[in-house]
Amino acid sequence: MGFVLWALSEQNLAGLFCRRDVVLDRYKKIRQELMGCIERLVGVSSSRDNAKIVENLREIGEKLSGNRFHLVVLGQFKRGKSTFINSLLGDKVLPTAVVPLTSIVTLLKYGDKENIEILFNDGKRTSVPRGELADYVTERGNPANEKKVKYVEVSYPSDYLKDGVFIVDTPGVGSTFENNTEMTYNYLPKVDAALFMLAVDPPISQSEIAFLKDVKEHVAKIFFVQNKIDYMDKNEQQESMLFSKEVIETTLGSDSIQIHPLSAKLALAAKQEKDKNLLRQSRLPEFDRVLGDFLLKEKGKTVLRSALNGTRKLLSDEEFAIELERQAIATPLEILEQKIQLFQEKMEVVKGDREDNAYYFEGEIKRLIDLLDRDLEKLKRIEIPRLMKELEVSGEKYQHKSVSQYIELMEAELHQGVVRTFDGWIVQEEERLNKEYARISKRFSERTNEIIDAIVNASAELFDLNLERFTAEEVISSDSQLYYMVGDPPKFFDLEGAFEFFSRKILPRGFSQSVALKDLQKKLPEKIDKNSGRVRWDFMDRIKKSFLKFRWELNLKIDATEEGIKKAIDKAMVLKKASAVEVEKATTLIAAQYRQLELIKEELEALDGTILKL
Ligand SMILES: Nc1nc2c(ncn2[C@@H]2O[C@H](COP(=O)(O)OP(=O)(O)OP(=O)(O)O)[C@@H](O)[C@H]2O)c(=O)[nH]1
Ligand SMILES: [Mg+2]
Repeated sequence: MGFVLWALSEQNLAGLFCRRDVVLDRYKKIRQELMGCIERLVGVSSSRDNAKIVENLREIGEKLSGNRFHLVVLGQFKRGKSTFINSLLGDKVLPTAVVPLTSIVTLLKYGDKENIEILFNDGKRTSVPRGELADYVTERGNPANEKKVKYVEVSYPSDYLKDGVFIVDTPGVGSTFENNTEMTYNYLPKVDAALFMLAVDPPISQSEIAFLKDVKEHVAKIFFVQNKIDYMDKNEQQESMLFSKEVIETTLGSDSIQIHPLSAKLALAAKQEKDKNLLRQSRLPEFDRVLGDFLLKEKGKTVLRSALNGTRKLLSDEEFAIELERQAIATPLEILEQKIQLFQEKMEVVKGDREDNAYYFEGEIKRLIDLLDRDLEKLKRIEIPRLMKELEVSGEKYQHKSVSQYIELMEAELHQGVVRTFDGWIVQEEERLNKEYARISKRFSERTNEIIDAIVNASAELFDLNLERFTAEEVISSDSQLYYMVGDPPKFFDLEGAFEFFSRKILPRGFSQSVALKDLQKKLPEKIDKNSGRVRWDFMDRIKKSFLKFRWELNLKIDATEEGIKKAIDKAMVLKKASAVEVEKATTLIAAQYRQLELIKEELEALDGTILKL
């Protein structure tokens, strides 16, 4: 009894605290229904032995459940980013403090139980208890990242993180720890949305404005949050917000910036103490709704629609196969055999088209890699002399330093110069390659659809079928992106060691600043080459993997269509040689399968309407 009461009250509280969004709940419901339809269709197709359709359906299901969304929390140090994430989770998972703290990017994702994993630069990983997290992600526990942590992944059982929402905590920019700022800049590309955290006291600063300008270059959607409203009364809050709003609007050249006021500190306390009033006072729920709405509208809807269309398409393939089977059963054996012969001849032609298509696609991918090579060459041609020049200027600046100090400073300058050069270039190049890749894959996808249509038309013609097949405009946006660029966190180019040109302890006799400079300049092209090689390899690897995956998926589609048709004809052929009773039995079964398909179809159509209204 006690347990039931407890469970009930927990549930009520969950209702209060998790009503983050009605819209998001609707999204989940639609997704669940869609998953249900997919499962039922899998049932029909399995009973019809249509392995390829089953495989395709499973893939759609996996995509639907694996939908990811990266939300990165950014801002100047001490604005309350880590506290804010804790307030979403309702638990003090991330370390927070009054001094600049977070120094390592932390990725939070859903897990059935809490697990904190540290990923190191050298590829090693280790799990640590929550109490030890601060030893890795804070400036105090891991000064200047002496532990060589790449990033940290926290799995945590929060509703917030369900449905593929990834939240990223970043080191605050602008603190005395430059390394932290760099870590955050590295994480900017390829996030779905950013949450830019400001606070009431002090309001937006010059360094935040500069940072915002950079963020804007990388992120399509930025939410603005004004934290720590508990410090001020309503009027002061308003005043501070108006000030920030004006500054941001001027910076971004927009006149409709919305700033969401809240208190992460109060929200966290409210959730921990299960205090409804306090939670309302924190104003977190209001922002929650805005965020949930965005997750759904911008991301969820596209994913739902793409899965729905894919499923409808496969359903119509299965429907087609059934019609074909029916028709074939009704055709006299001799004529059926002739038709099968003709169909096989047509399939030979299709096979040729298919090979041409694959060949064409492969050629285009080769051209894409050539483009990458040319761009890299250009980068080297322009940047090496520029970096040389920069080094000379720095050399003059540090002339008066001791040789070992000089080397240390020069190496640091060079390191920063190269990181800056490559960072900016990688972002641009990635965009360029992505665009090209999208163009190529769209073309490939269109040709694949033409091939599928040719197969279907050939058999429809042979059997006088007049079927309305579902052909939705394909949502290829996700497939046409370089797949491995979308899913993974961006690469940190580990330049470590690359610039330790000299062993500082044993400098040769007579080693002077000018000799050091010459040596640095001599070795510079080599170092750049090494890094270019790494960048090239990484891009190429992603292009190739994306290409193989995409081609595999499209081939699967063609196979599914062809196999469905072949199976239907084969079944009819078997029945031709069977007894009347068996034919009767098979016909009844087919009719039942057809009815099931009709029911699923109706449900899918209804879901289409619901998604439209979302
Ligand atoms: N009064 C008040 N204090 C807050 C609020 N949110 C955070 N703080 C405090 O602000 C300080 C900084 O919070 P953090 O969450 O560590 O800030 P951060 O942005 O992650 O800082 P860095 O990791 O250094 O960039 C801590 O002392 C928090 O308790 C709030 O809403 N109200
Ligand atoms: Mg922090």
